[in-house]
Parts: sequence; structure tokens; C-alpha cells
Amino acid sequence: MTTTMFSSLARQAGRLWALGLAAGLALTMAAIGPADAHGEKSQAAFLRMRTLNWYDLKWSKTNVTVNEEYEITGKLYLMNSWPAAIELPNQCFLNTGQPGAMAARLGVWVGGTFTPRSMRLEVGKTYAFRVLLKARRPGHWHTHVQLSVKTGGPIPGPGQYIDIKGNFSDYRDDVKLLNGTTVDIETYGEGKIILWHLVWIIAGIAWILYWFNKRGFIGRFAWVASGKAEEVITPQERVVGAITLVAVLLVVIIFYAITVSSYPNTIPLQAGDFRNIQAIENGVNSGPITIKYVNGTYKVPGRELVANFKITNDGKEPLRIGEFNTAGLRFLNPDVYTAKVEYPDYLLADRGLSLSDNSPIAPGETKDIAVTIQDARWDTERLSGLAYDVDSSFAGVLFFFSPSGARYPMEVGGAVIPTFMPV
Ligand SMILES: [Cu+2]
Repeated sequence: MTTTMFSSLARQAGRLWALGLAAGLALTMAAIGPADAHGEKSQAAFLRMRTLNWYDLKWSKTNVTVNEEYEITGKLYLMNSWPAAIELPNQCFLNTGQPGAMAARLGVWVGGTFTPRSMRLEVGKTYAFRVLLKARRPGHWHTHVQLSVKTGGPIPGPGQYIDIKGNFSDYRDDVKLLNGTTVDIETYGEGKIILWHLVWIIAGIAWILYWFNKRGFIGRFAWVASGKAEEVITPQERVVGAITLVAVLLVVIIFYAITVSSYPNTIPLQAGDFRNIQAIENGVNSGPITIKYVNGTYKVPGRELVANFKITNDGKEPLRIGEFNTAGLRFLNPDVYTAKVEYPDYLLADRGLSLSDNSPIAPGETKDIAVTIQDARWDTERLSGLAYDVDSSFAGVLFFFSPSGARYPMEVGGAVIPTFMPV
């Protein structure tokens, strides 16, 4: 009596729980909105600051219509402060980071080489890149270039919103084949893809249902595992298994042969890494400047990094510090950047950099300069996380400017002492 009551109660509770689960799932699904960003801020501060430095980024257009081409160009510097936790970029891949296939990637070039596959890049070198895209799905999409590094994952560069107008149904992706014909790879072979998926889905369902009616997979597995295979497997089941095996093999072999004979000239998917990618000569650290990082502090409440440097100008022209760039964020010195800069607003602190001594460093002169980099974007872009790292270090690129218009990017970085109390 008590057992029946208990089991009926348990059944009721089980049903309620399942119903609640289903309702909860339905509610969360209904509440899902379109994804706005895609997690670039979630990567650790040290990873974004100390691996790659993206600069001179240009998005050729930010308003396009479906089928229109646009490109992202810029320079990519692989920093000397590359963290030990990430494997060296011996195998990496330049791609775009966007919320799905919103644009087709027509081509990507690094150091002037067409690099549709992985490549080896070297730490301490600067590479020019170009990514050619074609607008596909209408919408308002945050688009990044990103470098996927083996064991390090994708490391995104700065993002820009691209607005795509028009109709998705107008999208075409025509590709000229080696035999001279042109196909639209957006829809090419779609009918066959659907047909073959259906064939195998139906075969799979039939297979599962057949065994499900024969005590199911787990029950049978337990029998076989306990050495009772002969008792549980009937001769009829053996015949069904053998016929299925032969039928599946025959279907695969026959249709594979038909496909091969209808498309005699095919090449395999191309693999293999690119080597000897050309770096640029006048990249980061090529300036006539010696920089010694003395020490620094990071004020967590003030979102302020103060770094003390001893800087020697080994060149022939006076030099001024105009910018600090890290993790795609640009902190500008308003005394040097007097005109408006085109750059995504969330990454541009146009008054974010100030100096203890704003006068230029004369040729041959060595100066002690405190660089203050202060902006709320330290926090909104979650770089303040550096204060909680095992080696609280910052890194980035300082840009020096000469009166004749020369610009010298120089890598800087080092350990900082975080302060948590307002002072
Ligand atoms: Cu984004």
C-alpha cells in the first residue's frame, strides 16, 4: 500500500519536474534576442594585450548592399611579450570574426601572399594583411579580423559594425570552375545534399526503431557484456544486421562510383601550411628610439595606467608620443592628434593619453617621461583584469611622431603594481 502510494507520488513529481523543465526551456528560448557582440571581451586581458597588436585598421565600407564587396586592411604585429601560456604562432589562420556567415570571405592576403589556409608567423614581426569580403545576409553586424593561433584560439582584432542592406534571396556566390563553367556555390548541389541527408536520416531512424523494439541498445549491451550474446541475438536479427550492412556498403560504393564518373576531374581539398610570409620593414620597433620601462602602476578605481619610461631619441628629428595602442584600443594624445580620427568609438579614447612632459624629445636626448593612460574603456573593455593576473603586466605599442610626418611604433610593456583604493 505504502509502496504504491510512494511510487505514484514519485511519478507525479517526475511529471511535474519534466513539465517545469520544458516550460523553463521554452521561456529561455523565447527570451533569446539577437547576439550583439560575440565574446571578444571575455578573453583574458593578458591574452589580448600581449599577443597581437592590430593597427592601421581600415574598413573600406561600413554600409553595403547584398553582393557588394568590401575589405578590411591593416597591420598585425606579433608582440615580443607573447605569453608563455600560449604556444608560438607556428600555425595560425587569419579569418573574420562575425556573428555567423554574414559575409563570404573571398580572399585573404598576409604579407602579400594569398593565404586561404594556415601559415607560420613570427613573434617580433609586423605583417600587412587584407581580407576581401562579400556582403551576404542583411543586418547590422559587428565584424572583426581575427587570428586563430593553434592552442591559443581565435584572437580578435578591433570590431566595426557593417550594415548590410538588401535581400538575402538576391545573394549569389558565383565561382568559375576549372572546366570553364560557372556555378553559384550558395545553392550548388543543394538538392543532392538534402536528398542524401534524408536517405541516411530515414535509414538511421529505421535502424534505431528496429533495435528499440528488441529491448533497446543498453539492455542488449548489458546482456552481451555479461557473456549472454548467444541467448539474446536471434538468427532473424543476424540476417537483418547482415542485409543492412551489405545494403549500406553497396549504396555507398555504387553512388560513389556514379559521382566519380560524372565528375572525372576533381582536385582534393587543399591543405598544408604557408611558410616564409613576408613581414614589413618599417613595422613595430623599427624606429630610432631606445625605450627603457622603469616602473608603473595601475589604479583600478581610476582606470588609469601610469608607466614611467627612460626614452632616448637616436634619430635626427624631434619626436613626440602620440598614441598608445593595446588590444585594439587606441589612447590618443590630443596634442598630437588634433583632427578627428575615424575608428570605432568604443575602442577610441581620443583624449586617453597624457605625458608628464609634452615637449618633444630632441635628437640625442634622453628623457624620463611618465605616460598616463586613463579612460573608462580600460574597464568597459575589461582590460582592468590585468590587475588580477598572475603577473600583472601591461603591453602595447607606443607611437612616436616626427615633425616631417614620420611615425614609429615601438613595443612597450612590463609589470605594474595595481592599486585598489582611491588615492
Ligand atoms: Cu564584436
